[in-house]
Amino acid sequence: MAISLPTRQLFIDGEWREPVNKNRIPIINPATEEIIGDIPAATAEDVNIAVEAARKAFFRNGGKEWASATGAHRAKYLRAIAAKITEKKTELAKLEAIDSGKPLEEAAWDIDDVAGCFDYYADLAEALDSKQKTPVSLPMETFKCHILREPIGVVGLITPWNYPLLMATWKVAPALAAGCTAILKPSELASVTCLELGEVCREVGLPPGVLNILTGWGPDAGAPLASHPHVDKIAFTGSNATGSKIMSAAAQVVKPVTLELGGKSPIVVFEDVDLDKAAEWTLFGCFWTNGQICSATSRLIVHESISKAFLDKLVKWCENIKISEPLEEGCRLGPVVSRGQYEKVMKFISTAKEEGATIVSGGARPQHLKRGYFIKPTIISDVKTSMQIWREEVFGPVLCVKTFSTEEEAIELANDTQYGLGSAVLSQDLERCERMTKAFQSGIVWVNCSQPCFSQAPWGGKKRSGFGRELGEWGLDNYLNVKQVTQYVSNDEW
Ligand code: TXE
Repeated sequence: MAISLPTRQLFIDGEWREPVNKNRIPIINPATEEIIGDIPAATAEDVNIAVEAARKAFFRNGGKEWASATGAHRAKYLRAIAAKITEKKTELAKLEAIDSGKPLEEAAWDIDDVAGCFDYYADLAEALDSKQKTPVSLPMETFKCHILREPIGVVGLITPWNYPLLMATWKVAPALAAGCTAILKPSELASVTCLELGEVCREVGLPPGVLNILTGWGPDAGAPLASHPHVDKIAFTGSNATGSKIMSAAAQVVKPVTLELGGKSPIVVFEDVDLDKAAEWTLFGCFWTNGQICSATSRLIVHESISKAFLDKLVKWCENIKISEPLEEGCRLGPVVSRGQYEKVMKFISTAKEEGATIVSGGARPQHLKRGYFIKPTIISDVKTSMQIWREEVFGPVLCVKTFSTEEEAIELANDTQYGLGSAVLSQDLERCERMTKAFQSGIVWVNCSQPCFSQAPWGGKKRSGFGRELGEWGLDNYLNVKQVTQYVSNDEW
């Protein structure tokens, strides 16, 4: 299939601008390993220009155009963006599938979520108008106090490649709803749809400078954004290593950060489940988006009495699903995003073997696909808690399995991780599910499911998975400052 990708520049101050050094980064189709286009490579000089544009937009007309405009005013733009994205859904889903490798059907769902998220934050922007001047009751009548909610300022949004446009939206939509102006730095591995968001903003007439989009390498474009003294906050989703660098950079200028980092989430399957339904959720929870989900429930903890029958079902699915180029009809698993990610995942699998684990299914590239970064869905058993495959995030289609006999043992295994993003429990005994819910050390718990995610509910982790919450009202709060206003109201003479 002939694929033509739009050629874009950096999106700064409402216009397409060539990067100062004119450099570009090739786009590699992960299904074919071919170069299919390129994206601009921003550097610190472009970051400076974009920050200046965002600051101008924040303060333009005393902020009345964006920062201190009503939420209802900003909501109109957010709704227009949502509508335009829906109009372009087919094209955007295709671009997302080609660029990131995820199956087209999954990419189409993501684009629906993108539009839904912009609409949701349009509602919250409107609701913000009635939350201004919230009174605080004080113990003394001589003082009155109220709270103002104000946008934090210019924000830097640094995002990953697994849900390129959706992860960007989780940050852009609430930031703009709050009245911030923003610089988005998507991942160099999948930036195409994020650049198209620039075109969407242009088409709906978003005021120049409100959203700026800089593609480029992390150290060249992301790092100067994180350390920029005129960027008031950084929100980041990505690896722990980069998260830690961003936190250090932000610490130098004392700016707040929100970090959504890695995970190694457990799914605990008790003996009373319906095996077919439980298998579906387990597979979905680990292999969706080719296993490249920060919250993937990639550690299966299954009751020993059903483990054989359960694993048989999982293996049967793994051996029969359609693995193909993402645009092919019925594709269920595409390639991982890049050569680097392919090599990393394969190394995890070979290390697991060396450490004594058993590859029950997969563990190799599918034989019918001679090129592309494809990896068969892989299930690994005979895992020990000391093994790398149990402890580290793979970020690929790999599920590792341990059995348990008691609820206490299941809890201990589930929490045996430095991460704390998600946890899932599958059981018909809802009291047991409630006990498990309380015991899980994670920011998200799924009961009798895995991975569903809604714009309305908070998303984020504990432990090494980061801090702060995206989505819901918590997502909006990330981009707001509360200002205490206390007034002396005594009638006494001064
Ligand atoms: O992540 P990075 P990478 C995990 C996953 C994956 C690994 C590496 O395990 O295998 O991370 O992926 C930008 N200052 N996750 O290398 O580096 C970068 O350009 C500022 C989990 O892609 O964290 C990109 O825009 N920014 C994860 C973003 O950071 C920098 C999703 C994320 O890239 C930077 C992705 C720097 N010094 C990967 N260096 C999740 N939690 O969902 C890089 N960046």
